Amino acid sequence: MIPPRVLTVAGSDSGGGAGIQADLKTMLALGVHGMSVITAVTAQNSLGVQGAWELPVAAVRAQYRSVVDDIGVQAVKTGMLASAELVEAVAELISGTDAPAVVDPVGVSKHGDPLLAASALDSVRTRLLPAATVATPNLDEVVQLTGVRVGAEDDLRRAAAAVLAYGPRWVLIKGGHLPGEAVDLLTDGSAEHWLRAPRHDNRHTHGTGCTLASAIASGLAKGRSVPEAVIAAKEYVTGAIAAGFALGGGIGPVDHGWRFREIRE
Ligand code: PXL
Repeated sequence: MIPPRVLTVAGSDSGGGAGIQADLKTMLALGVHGMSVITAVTAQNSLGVQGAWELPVAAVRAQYRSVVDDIGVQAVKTGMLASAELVEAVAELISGTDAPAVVDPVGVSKHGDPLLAASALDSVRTRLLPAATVATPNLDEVVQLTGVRVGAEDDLRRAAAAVLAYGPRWVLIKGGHLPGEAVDLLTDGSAEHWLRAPRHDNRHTHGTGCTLASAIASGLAKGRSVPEAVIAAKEYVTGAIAAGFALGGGIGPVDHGWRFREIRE
């Protein structure tokens, strides 16, 4: 049996917790065949990002065509896109692909290092978001993209409407940075799903956003609806956060293999 195929278009995290590495581990854990188009390479560890180099647009296009034209994809996920040129090229590529696209509009890393040029924001708004089946901004990305500041749960609806105005079919606003319970809002402008999860007292959460978006793409590739895929993805990432572990001297990664723990013993 051939597994569903999922493509991530994102940056490499040499520390293995976020980016392409998180995406491929998530896809393995969720039973799909993961493939990658690398947009940028970061030199990164638990302390932060020490360097970042983007690939030429031609290299990104070539990787994408190689995968999609021969192997085919049932879902695509986008992450770090670095520059306006890459955002625009990737938006065009996913618009021409007949598969759902999960767009994680990555702005900065867990340590606050920039992963997207300020000059690319407008291309994210007007080219990338309209091509998304689901967009998954966190609260910082919502402010960057829409100017809406979410200070409490009551503001999540307004944030969702502001993102939906750019054209994604669904938006998942991740309220994880709000105090108290972790609450996210998934909506297409008519249906609303409020997703609540207990907050785990664990600072080792590097890679959370990449992992969630890749888990959603994996569910969509299996033929699940957007709400079904998002609910299952949230369950997976919540378990991965609970099992996150210390590495190096800073913030450790979530555990992508938390459901396989018995294999390690
Ligand atoms: O979580 C956003 C993200 C995306 N892509 C890469 C990253 C990070 C965060 O560190 O390193 C490559």
